[in-house]
Amino acid sequence: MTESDRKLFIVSNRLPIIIGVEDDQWKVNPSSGGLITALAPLMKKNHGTWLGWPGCGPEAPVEELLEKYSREQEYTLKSVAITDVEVEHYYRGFSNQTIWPLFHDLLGYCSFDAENWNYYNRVNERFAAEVVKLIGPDHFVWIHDYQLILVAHYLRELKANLHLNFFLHIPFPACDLLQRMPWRSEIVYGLLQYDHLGFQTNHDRRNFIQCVKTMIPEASVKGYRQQSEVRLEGRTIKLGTYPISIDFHEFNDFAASKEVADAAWFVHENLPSRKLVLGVDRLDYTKGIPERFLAFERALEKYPDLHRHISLVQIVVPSRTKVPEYRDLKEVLDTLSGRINGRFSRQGWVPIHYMFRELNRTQLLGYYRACEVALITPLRDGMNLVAKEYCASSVENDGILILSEFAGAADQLQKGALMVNPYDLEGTADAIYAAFVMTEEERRRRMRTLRGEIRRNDVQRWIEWFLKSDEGG
Ligand code: GDG
Repeated sequence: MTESDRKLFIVSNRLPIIIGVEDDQWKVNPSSGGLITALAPLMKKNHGTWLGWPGCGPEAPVEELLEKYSREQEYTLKSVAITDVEVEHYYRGFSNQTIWPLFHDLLGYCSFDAENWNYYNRVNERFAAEVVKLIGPDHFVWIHDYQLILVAHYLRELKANLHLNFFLHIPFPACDLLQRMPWRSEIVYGLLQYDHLGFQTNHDRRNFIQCVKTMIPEASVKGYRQQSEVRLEGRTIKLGTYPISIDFHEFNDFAASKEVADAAWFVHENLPSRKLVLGVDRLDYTKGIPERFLAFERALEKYPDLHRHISLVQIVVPSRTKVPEYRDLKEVLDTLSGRINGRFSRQGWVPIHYMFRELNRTQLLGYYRACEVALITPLRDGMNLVAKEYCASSVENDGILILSEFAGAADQLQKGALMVNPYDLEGTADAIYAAFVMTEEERRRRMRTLRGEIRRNDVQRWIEWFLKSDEGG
């Protein structure tokens, strides 16, 4: 079956929509995000299906709303119901307080709670049961991300004879770290119930292979550069590296529009005569925002000629605010930005402009275009799409990307970016200064490299890579 014949059957924790009330009426709006933008044309073309949690409770007439929306979109959305208590344990608990921090190397944030694990199993089992109800023989089943690692295991229990694909959007940890999790073997064995596993980087894939070798000794592994194979219980599981990307042309073209140019002009008009350094992140302790504030403070200490001539614009999008660690992080950011601004601000100049809110797309691209530098310093990140979006929106071809070596995007972008270790405040402060004094010629040379890389390896290529690699096996 070729790529265009396949009916995609996508499974993810959340459906790519937001259900809400507008003018006293239930409304379904598409959620933003690269995955949906990239998949939508293919989903429409072959009338695919997307299964996931709609993100709301039983008060909304979900089935009716999804049916109507599906007719309009030409592909089908199907929902899995998750109760509040399940959201608490499966989603906030096991997914976001165990797997998320552990897979980002942040053991100190992990809780290992057996009740959460039980709920994680129960909800994954429910997803599997829904897949079985809806699946057809010509479907290409593609399950996404860390919330749904065990779906294949439950599909095998249901004796569903399906070819199963999985993509992990977050990093995969080193074996030493995963060993700390009481259910480590179930996780690794569960992943091996898929037929084809996709990772963001070779490093993640190698970490997984190391875990297989250590925890599942009866498995045998054959490695190739971008792909490997595991043999287990008479099955072959293909492992590949597929760095996710963005729709380069969509960002480039929208960034070049008058609407975005006006938004960018407005940003600089309000913050005149200085270079702007941009940070955009979901509120998350993996994104290294406090470290970024401290590195910026260090740059101001070390390089007084930056005073009055540079500001950090930090946008933090509210996220997972019901998880205590995320609320604590918000407090840390409030305090740090206040302290640093109190220390350095002078009349007409505030060093850190910190906004805790979500922007619309025009505003976001306005910031991407207006800011001379992007400072993207996650402690660990599966990929980091903001880094790629910033470059694709740099239509004047002269923005500067400072990027953490621990972002998955580092593999592809290190040739054009200034690379930093986010834990190294001195080094990051020096990179901020290097960006401040960089010549126009070097800025353009670096940004050309970055944009060329992202244009060549866009999200369409990511999908094709994944689908074709599966065909090849
Ligand atoms: C996970 C992995 C991996 C941000 N602020 C606003 C806004 N955004 C959009 C960006 C971007 C997305 O959110 C963030 O994507 P990232 O990749 O940077 O990070 P995660 O959300 O953690 O995503 C990550 C990704 O999955 C894909 O595999 O790269 O490593 O952690 O698209 O544009 N969008 C709008 N307003 C904002 O204020 N509209």
